[in-house]
Amino acid sequence: MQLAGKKIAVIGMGKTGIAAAVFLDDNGAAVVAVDEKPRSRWGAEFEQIAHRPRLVLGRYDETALDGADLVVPSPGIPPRHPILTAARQKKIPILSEIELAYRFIRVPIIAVTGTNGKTTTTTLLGEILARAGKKVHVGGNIGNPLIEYAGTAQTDDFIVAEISSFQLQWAETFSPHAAILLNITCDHVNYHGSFEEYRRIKGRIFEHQRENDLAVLNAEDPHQEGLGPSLRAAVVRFSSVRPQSPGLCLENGCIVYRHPGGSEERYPSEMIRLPGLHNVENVMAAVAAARFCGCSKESITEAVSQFRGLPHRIEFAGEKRSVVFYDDSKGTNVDAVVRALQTFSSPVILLLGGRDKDGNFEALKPLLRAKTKQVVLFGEARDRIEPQLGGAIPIAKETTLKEAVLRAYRDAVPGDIVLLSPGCASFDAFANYKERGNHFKEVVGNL
Ligand code: UMA
Repeated sequence: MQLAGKKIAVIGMGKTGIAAAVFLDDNGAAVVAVDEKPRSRWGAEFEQIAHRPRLVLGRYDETALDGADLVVPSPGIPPRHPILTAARQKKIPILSEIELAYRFIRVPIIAVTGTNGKTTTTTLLGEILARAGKKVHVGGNIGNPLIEYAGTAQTDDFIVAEISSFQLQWAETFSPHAAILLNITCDHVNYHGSFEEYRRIKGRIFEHQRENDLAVLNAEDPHQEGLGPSLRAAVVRFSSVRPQSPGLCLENGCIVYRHPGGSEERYPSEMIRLPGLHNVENVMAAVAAARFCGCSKESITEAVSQFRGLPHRIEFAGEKRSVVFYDDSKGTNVDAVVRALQTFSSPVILLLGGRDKDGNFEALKPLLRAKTKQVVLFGEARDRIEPQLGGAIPIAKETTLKEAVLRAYRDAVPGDIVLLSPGCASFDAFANYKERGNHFKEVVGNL
């Protein structure tokens, strides 16, 4: 792909936009950089490129597209944003950052997508590959854009990339050597416009794979049904519920991987230190991809045994008066709340709320009756969630997360669990889910 001499509009100056602008400028393109925020609030990294002669700051409107040969939007720019609508009308090609990166990356990519579990599976897979002696780069939606890698010496054996639906939105030829689709449940509907569209975009991860590639699918996910036969890659399915042959399943306390030729290998499920059946599924998917990349059974077992999980994902956050607190701030959709609740057998006081993503909280009702003694709603979404839960269990309502924690602690008795699994985005009160989780832990620490 020829970049020198091209005029390219980069929309959004966060991590992705800045990394894309650096790469494009380094490769001789004339970059027009725009963002809805004033220049003073762009990422600090922008200083590195602010004074490059070919780079200009554009206005945050369609004038940024004047004379543009290409538009590279940041993942957070919704597809129906007026600038992107204008680009489509002017027939200017739009490429996501991962697509741009893919065109310059020569290292095989192992891509992990799904509504929940992406970061855990990506991180674990990176650790397995490293344990097996492979040189591996871990990146993507996990925090360091792939385009940064495209500009490096590229000496690794594999890239393990967490890939979001936002990044797949403008992907055209992106084709990972192995791709995992963990699960698809309702999320990001306000971004994609509908659940059907979200599902379609997720499926794009397999679209350009070839015969010698691998597609890892969840056999229990109804939204992945019918996907297998249309794929060119070899398909491996995993299930935590039913036997799979070939494929991966859970049998008598073991993960069993049955290969198409009839051979099988077993991994004791005690090697998994993370709570919940959903983490068994994440491990199964990682095992499938790791074996495909040539990792030994021993290195997989060792890496999984040593993996303690990531912060803000059903993370122990403290204990006071025998009330135990868990931080699942990363649980930003209804399905994540379901997974978190399913891991507990003691009575739960659930903290739910934040910025609404049009989640269907009514679907939680049966599980709330079974697992929770109270829900404390907080944040911007509290008034929308309340009628959806009507009658299921006692509900308390507070304005802030801190007030919700104090309320839960006041109402809890020894043996209870207070779980922050908000089912909503954090942006009503925090910069991101990490800040929200850290604030939760701080409030718990100060009780
Ligand atoms: N902006 C606009 N107009 C808009 C929206 C945003 O100008 O309509 C500007 C903002 O002012 C800001 C910049 O765009 O300056 C932010 O861009 P961005 O939201 O795309 O964020 P980045 O900093 O580029 O981070 C992105 C991912 N963010 C999103 O997808 C929202 C990060 O994933 C990812 O780690 C990073 O690229 C590197 O690849 C975060 C995320 O929340 C963790 N992802 C979602 C998720 O996991 O559910 C998909």
